[in-house]
Amino acid sequence: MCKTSLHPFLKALPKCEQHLHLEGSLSPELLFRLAALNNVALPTSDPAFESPASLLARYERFTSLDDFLHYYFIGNSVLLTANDFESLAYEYFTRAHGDGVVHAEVFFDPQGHTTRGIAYAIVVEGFTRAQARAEKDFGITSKLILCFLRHLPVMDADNIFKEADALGHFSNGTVVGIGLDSSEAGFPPELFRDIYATAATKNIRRTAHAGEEGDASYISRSIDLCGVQRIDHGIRLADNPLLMKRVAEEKILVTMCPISNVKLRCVNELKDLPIRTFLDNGVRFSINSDDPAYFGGYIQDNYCAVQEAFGLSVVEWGGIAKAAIEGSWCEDARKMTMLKSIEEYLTKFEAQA
Ligand code: ES4
Ligand code: ZN
Repeated sequence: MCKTSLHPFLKALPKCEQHLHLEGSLSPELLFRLAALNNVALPTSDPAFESPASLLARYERFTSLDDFLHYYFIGNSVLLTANDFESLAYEYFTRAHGDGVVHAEVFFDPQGHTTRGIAYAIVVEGFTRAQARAEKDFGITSKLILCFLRHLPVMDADNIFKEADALGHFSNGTVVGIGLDSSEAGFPPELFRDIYATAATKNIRRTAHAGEEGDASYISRSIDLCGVQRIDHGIRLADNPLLMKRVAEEKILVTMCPISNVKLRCVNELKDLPIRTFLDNGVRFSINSDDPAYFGGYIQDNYCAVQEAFGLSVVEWGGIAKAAIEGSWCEDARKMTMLKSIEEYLTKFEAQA
């Protein structure tokens, strides 16, 4: 909750979330519960794993993306069955609904599970069950985006891509697109260019984490060499004005995660993010939570933090909300419905103001 005058407006604003790692919504409580249920031993050498409270305290002190990823991959180890994946995703959707999310395009990391002997199909079964329940219970629509872990061999990513494709997951809509995540520096996007080229020929949507810890060239290389249609994080875009102009002109959506960037020390404070620069230069972006259980902020917290740092206007928030919908990877009819509800919400709010 923020203390700005726009808090009530931001709270009830219908939201789209486009940068959320389902594995990043594993709370310490659920982590410990599943570890007990599944007889998974947590590291005894790290005092952070003494209790959910001590783990949460450790999450307050991430020093970098890699420091976070160390805990994130240990978190994965408690997820074994389709039911576990369903619980994880359903908890996220429940929380997101409480924050006014009406549509979510969520990442998952198959290799974080297949490398532990959990079948790709088990992971997707759990997630799709949660998606169906969330749509029925809350009216939330959602899409899955399959991410490749860039620190693992390209061959592993290629195998997962082929498996998902062979199961018909791209053609039947179970998975809407592909992404690239994990350690950025030293793992440039073009390592995966062949997979991205194949995905383009099959009309599979494409995004990549770029310009989070890596420099602006990771963004241009994602666009030029991998043909991405979105950029995840993209905070280094402001370092290259020509590239920024191009991203604005081509309406490439940047999925920003403000609290994440502060927690992983990509910036010192929220005010250092190029949000004002993006608005002034017509760069389309959405505001998202990334790994909310690890960074201590769900989507509403991120909206509030941005408002406290930048004091945006209702018109600017309306523009952000509409850009997020227009940059979504859902059906046109769903986009129209969401755009209409934003228009109605803005009109109602202006009438009250
Ligand atoms: C991630 Cl914040 C972030 N960056 C890169 N990869 C990730 N996987 C999960 N969260
Ligand atoms: Zn991310």
